[in-house]
Amino acid sequence: MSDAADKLDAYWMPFTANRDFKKKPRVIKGAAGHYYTTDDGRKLYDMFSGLWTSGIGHCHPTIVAAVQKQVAELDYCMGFQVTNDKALELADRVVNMAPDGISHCFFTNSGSESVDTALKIALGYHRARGEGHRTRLIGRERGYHGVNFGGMSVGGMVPNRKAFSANLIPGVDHIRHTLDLEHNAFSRGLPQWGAHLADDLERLCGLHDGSNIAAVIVEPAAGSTGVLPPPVGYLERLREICDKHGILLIFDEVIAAFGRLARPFGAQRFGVTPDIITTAKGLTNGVIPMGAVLVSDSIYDAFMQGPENMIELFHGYTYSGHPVAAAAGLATMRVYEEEGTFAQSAALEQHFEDLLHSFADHKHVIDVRNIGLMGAIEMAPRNGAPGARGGEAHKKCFWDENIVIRNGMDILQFSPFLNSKPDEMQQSFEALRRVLDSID
Ligand code: PXG
Ligand code: PLP
Repeated sequence: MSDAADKLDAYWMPFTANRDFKKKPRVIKGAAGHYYTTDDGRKLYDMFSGLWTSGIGHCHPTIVAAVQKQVAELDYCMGFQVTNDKALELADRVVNMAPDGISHCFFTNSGSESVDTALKIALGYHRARGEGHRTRLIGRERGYHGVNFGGMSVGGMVPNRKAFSANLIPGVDHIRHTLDLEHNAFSRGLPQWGAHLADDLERLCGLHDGSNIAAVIVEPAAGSTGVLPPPVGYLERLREICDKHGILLIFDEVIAAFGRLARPFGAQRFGVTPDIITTAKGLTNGVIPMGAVLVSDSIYDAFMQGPENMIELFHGYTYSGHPVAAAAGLATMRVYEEEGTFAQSAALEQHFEDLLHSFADHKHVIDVRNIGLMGAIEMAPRNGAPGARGGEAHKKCFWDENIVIRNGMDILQFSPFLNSKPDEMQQSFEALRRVLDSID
């Protein structure tokens, strides 16, 4: 065992089976481009681009240089009452990529913080306009909106909520999710079936009266739960119902933004503009933690009332707009533009879809789903041991085939680099097939 693995005891790992992991730790020491290096000196191909984070590859030289320069020039300054040049520049750059009408940016340090910030902005907006009775928040089953109390409450991942059930924030409801294997299994891209599921929001408007609902939050294409692309017409329908009842629509684009759907934002891919967009991950290519919440003019303007010497939103993080994170973000945006990352991403979609769907007739597989460069292969659970097949696949990929995949229970997830090489993508799926063939 390596030195690092020897020291594992102190470390309580996030979202990990700690005891199982510590029996045979998987420790990564380095990365370059599309590959990791392990502590035992092996090179692994990363099929998940970090954790949906690192679309342009690891240790991109442009970002590395920008971070090194910034940390020596301005390491930190307060973000309250003063600011730094890089945060200003990044906010401007990001809103210029956003859909028309979305033109203000609030910085956070993660997706979870972006979500909780967005929920607070939605509540504050209604209150500022004299509609303080709009307090209800609506999420969706199987939604993932991070792990803070707000995001966990509007989220719909049962294991994430289970232990905290009595302490979830009050006044939250959920609409149904859109996966139904009987009707939309093995769809390529957006399922044709399921737009009507958006009408579940009408049901909740009937139950609570729409005038009491502040906001609806959904991932435009759900990621973490195992990639659920929106049915054709579904997001348009949600937008219509929100408009009818004066409800804000929040797109949680922590995964979708910055090229995963071949556009700056998923909103642009789907042609549906929300009122608020939450981001993180691809904002800095995962290099420094950072998130951003983008809001419409009308939301920002609603806050900019009252005495000018007063704080309009009592909210912010010590590290909001951190200069080193912002420098990483600016370098990332520069690479997206200079290398044509979103066009690269678009060009890979068909190849990725074909590779994924070549598993459709595999003995374990019960569904394959994809949109843009997000993909999932769902396996049937082994009798009496849900999650075992997925866990075994992950470990065998790591140890036997030198590839990194992610599994959520028996759903294997794929987040290829936005600048993947088609032959490497192909070889990695060939390796995956050997693994799936070898497990019961
Ligand atoms: N919203 C969405 C849509 C996300 O995907 C978050 C919020 C929370 O972001 P932070 O930065 O606080 O983790 C996420 C994060 C997976 C997986 O296996 C995905 C995420 C996190 C953990 C696992 O797909 N996404
Ligand atoms: N807890 C204490 C005692 C603090 O002083 C602060 C910030 O000043 C926080 C929590 C919140 O930390 P952050 O702003 O990094 O989210």
